[in-house]
Amino acid sequence: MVDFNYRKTSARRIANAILKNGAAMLRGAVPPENVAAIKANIDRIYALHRRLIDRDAEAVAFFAGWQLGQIEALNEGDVFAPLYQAAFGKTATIYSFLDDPKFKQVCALVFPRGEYHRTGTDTLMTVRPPSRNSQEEKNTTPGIDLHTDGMYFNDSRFGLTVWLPLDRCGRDAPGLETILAGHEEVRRYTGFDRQRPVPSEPRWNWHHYEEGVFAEEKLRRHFPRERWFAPEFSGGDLMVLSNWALHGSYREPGMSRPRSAVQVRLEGNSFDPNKPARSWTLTGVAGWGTRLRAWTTGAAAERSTTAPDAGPHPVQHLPRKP
Ligand SMILES: O=C(O)CCC(=O)C(=O)O
Ligand SMILES: [Fe+2]
Repeated sequence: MVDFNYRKTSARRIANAILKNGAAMLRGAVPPENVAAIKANIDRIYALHRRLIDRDAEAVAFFAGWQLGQIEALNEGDVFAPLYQAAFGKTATIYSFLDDPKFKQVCALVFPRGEYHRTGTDTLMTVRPPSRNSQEEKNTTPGIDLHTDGMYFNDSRFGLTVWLPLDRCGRDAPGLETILAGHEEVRRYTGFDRQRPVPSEPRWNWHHYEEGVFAEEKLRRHFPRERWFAPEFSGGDLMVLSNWALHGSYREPGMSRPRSAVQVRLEGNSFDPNKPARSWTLTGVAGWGTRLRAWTTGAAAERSTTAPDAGPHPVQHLPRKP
């Protein structure tokens, strides 16, 4: 069971679903008015972005602190969320959900010693329906093929992604598809190995995984139909995924509307949920000394239980489906 009414479900059940299945669908987790405010913010960012070309004074002022790459990412519908948080504060963004008492309890159950932090790799993305792919609509992307967030970001720690769609989706607008499998099963299936030699041109963490394991045909052969989960989302429903969950944009030929979603990523101090960092660092993995030192000296950001705001982060683009 991974599909829950958020208010009526205990933190423990939600945490168990994440650990066992890699994901939990939380219905009604964010108040609809908050979703509407977040949606209005992204629409405003896009509108200002379109006005930038005419050197509109308000648009120029709005984007003054953004790097060129961050402004260009908006062409493809990617907004770097820390910047949007800076512009709109916490209430009218997804970040207020991180302070929700039940969600904090979920994190306390999943992360060793309840310690976690924001990774700063948040994104806000608009996926267009497949039927309109060829039109290359501004401020949208075709979506992302099946992947784990760990293979892009960090797979040396256990992490969570909160995925909140800002439009009704999953039926006539692109949703999110997840394969229900826990972190241990995904590590086995993908042949995960952090020691695999780094290629001359590394792309994120891809070399930690066996070649071809994220190909859809292979995944369909391996994981039976009943493990594929592509729910419909309405206002305020969200999905929490681990950084090991196999997932991607859910796109069907008949879909007709674009959909935006905002994501915030958290991570704990250890490779395994519920295991302190020490047991991961002492398993003989290269670099353990550094990690152990970081753990014992306790860099402030890594010890907080309230997911402090992330610091500056690199501009990272995820490859899109061609
Ligand atoms: O919003 C989507 O369709 C998928 C986004 C995603 O999985 C990601 O950015 O990691
Ligand atoms: Fe993802």
